[in-house]
Formats: sequence, structure tokens, C-alpha cells
Amino acid sequence: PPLPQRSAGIIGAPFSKGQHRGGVETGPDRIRAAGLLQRLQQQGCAVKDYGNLAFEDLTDDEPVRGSNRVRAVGSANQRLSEAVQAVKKDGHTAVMLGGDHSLAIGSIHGHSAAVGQLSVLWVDAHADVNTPLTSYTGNLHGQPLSYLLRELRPKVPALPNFSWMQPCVSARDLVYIGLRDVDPAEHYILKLLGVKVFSMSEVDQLGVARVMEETCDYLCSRGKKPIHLSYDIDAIDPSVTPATGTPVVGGLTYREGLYITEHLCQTGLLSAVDLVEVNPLRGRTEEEVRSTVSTAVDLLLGCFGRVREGNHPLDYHLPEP
Ligand code: Z70
Ligand code: MN
Ligand code: MN
Ligand code: MN
Repeated sequence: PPLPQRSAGIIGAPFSKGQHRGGVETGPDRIRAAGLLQRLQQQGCAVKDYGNLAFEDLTDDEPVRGSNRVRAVGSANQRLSEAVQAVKKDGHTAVMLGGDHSLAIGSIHGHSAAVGQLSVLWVDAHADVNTPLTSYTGNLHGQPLSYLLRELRPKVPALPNFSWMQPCVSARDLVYIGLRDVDPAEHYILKLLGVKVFSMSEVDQLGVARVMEETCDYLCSRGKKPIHLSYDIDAIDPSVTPATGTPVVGGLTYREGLYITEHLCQTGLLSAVDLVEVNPLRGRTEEEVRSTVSTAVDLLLGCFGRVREGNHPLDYHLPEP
């Protein structure tokens, strides 16, 4: 099929304080160095690189109700939200390169502030829906959806540097794919709110094609809202993408992971994408890093119309003899 003509507005978010492993802040530059911008342009996609955000270095950031670096996470996400709003107002599909998954707070908030109600597709081994009061780890990258979901507002305490944001996603507008490491409180929340979940069991049972059909039918059943794709690289099996902070066995194959992006692109509704949790320092070999980063690039190319059958520009002409 001809490639949809879209433009990508790329924001680097070199931020790692939503968890405790260093290195994930180097994700954006590694993904760019693997040729993301050039390859998007080669496939006919206009690209504007907004560069990397600069984040405040907060010295006094003591744990709040057991959660770590709350002020840094709040402040970084406020900047990211403003950056995503600017990219959407410029008319691009926003691409946020992380960084850890706490960045989805600002990315989704900014996207919603710019375009209104969203559908959110969360592709992850983890549910990332702990509240500060249910988290075992105190890591904010395991909590972003608790701040974003309207239904959880009464269960989330006020936190320093979070007063700029309000929940902006309804539980019925959220779908998960790839879950296989969910905490008990998170499982309770997903059942309580009736969130649509395609865990790895459902991927096994139905196959990824049927999962994507049902995902799109479900998200579109209440009107065609812009889609926010939040893709945690740890959704993919660690045999393919080992360079990430929390690898979990039994993940999506490369082909299943890519199919999700190809199918979403074809809806024409994809309006913003996060690609998070690529941590080049977590690869044991250079090949492990290369495989992880190259998969991240391929997932993003899939979001902008690349298909495995082959591609050609809309204006392609055969040379005359
Ligand atoms: C756990 C927590 C998580 C990513 C780990 C893990 C969350 N449920 N997310 N790695 N990407 O800390 O809340
Ligand atoms: Mn995640
Ligand atoms: Mn994860
Ligand atoms: Mn569909």
C-alpha cells in the first residue's frame, strides 16, 4: 500500500529518575544514532527533531510516601507535557523517545491537552498502574497510569510538583497488550475498573492479528479518538530486546511487536507515540544493545507506515528505457 503522508515531531527525553538504574537516559541519543530520522525520511515521512529536553537537577528530593524522586519526575513531566503540546500544535505525530516510563505522564497529559480525549494503547510487560500507596518499589515508572486515570484520582495522594496535571484518561479508553508481570494491587485495579487487557495469555490464545482487530474495534466503538501508543520496549521478549531495566521472559516476538505498530498505523488515528525503557547500559554485549535499539527503530518505522511487504513512494515512476 502507498505510505500515509505524515510528519513526525521527535522529542528526546533523557530522564531516568522514575527508576533506579542508570543508562536509560542515553536511550534517545542511541535511537537517533541508529538512524531513526534518516530512515523515517527515506520512507517519505517528514521529520522535525525538537532535540532533547533539559531537566532540572533537584538536590532536595526526599522520598514522598515511599516513592522516590517525586519532585524530579513531576518537574520533568511538566516540561515534557509542554513540549508535546507544542509538537501537536505544529501538526506532527509526536514521538517521545525515553527515558523511563514515568515520562508517559507528561507525554499523555500534553497530548490530551492539545487534542482532547484520547484512546491509549499501553504495550508493556507491566501494568504501570500502582499508586504511591500500593507500590512495592517506590519507582514512579511503575505508577504513571495511576496519575493519568480519572477513576483513580480519589486513590492518589497530592504530590509535590504534580499540581500542574489532572487525570485525563478514562479507564474505558485504555487497552493493554503484553502484560505478564502485574502486581496484586495492579491486578485488583484493572479488574475493579474493567480495563481491557490482552495479556500474553490472550496473545497466545487469540494471536496478535485478532488482538489488534479487537483492540481497534474496542477503542473505536465510542468514536474515533486520536490514539496515544505508549510502547515499553520490555513488552518484547528479552531474547530480542535485552537492554532494558526489567526484562521479563515470555514476551512478544519481534514479529508480534511490529504487527502492533503496522496495524495501528493503518487506522490513521495514531497521533502520538512513546518509545521508552531502552537502556543501552543494560546490554551485556554490544550485540544485545544493537538488537534492542534496532528493534526500537523498527517499531517506530512501523508507526509511520513501513510494512514488511515492501514500500514505495506515492510518486514513484519506473525509469523509461
Ligand atoms: C513494578 C513496580 C516496571 C518497568 C518495571 C515494576 C514496574 N510493578 N515497569 N519495569 N518498565 O515497580 O511498580
Ligand atoms: Mn512500562
Ligand atoms: Mn515494563
Ligand atoms: Mn483494526
